[in-house]
Amino acid sequence: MLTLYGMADSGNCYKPRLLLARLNRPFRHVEVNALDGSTRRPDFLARNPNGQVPLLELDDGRTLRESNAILLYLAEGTPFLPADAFQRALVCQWLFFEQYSHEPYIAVRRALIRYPERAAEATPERLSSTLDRGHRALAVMESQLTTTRFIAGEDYTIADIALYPYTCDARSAGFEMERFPAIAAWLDRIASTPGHVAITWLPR
Ligand SMILES: N[C@@H](CCC(=O)N[C@@H](CS)C(=O)NCC(=O)O)C(=O)O
Repeated sequence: MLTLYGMADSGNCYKPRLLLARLNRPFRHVEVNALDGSTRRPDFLARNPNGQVPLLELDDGRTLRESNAILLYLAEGTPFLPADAFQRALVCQWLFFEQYSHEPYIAVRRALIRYPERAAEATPERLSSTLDRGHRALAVMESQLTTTRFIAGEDYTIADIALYPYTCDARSAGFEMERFPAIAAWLDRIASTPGHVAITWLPR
């Protein structure tokens, strides 16, 4: 049985949960609150010296961190990760984009606004720069999604799963989502896929 250490409210942790649900693969969820210091406790640091969730633990005890690396591992051999080298590289292109050009602005702005623990970091300069850079990332996605049904082409892949959680919640982080109609249609397309689960879903 796979174990996923994660925080229910985190988009990064939702990514592997969504993929595991889509794959109909059983797993155990262990809640680790990244806001109350739990990711800094010695027992957790022994599993992930980088002190972050999500963290996947295999039944042989090996661990894997970084949400998009976890997606790549779980998607191997499934339709969520193409076998063709170029198509696969396109998926990776969007996974790297998510981590460098999207998550640091959209997810971070969401966290600064959402969690009282982060309020001291929410300076006007930080809120302004994350808004600007986040809108830029959304414009890149909008441009792609006016030409393809999914972010890396015509098929739903882990690139969509990586970009879905924080894009889905971007309005609550102050982003002007009415500027991005193709993203809105893509969000609806993903949410209406059979087997889709919301961020609130946890395995029983
Ligand atoms: N690049 C990492 C980011 C993970 C991350 O930022 N996790 C947050 C929760 S969303 C966390 O554990 N924060 C606690 C900390 O950094 O101390 C990934 O994609 O998995």
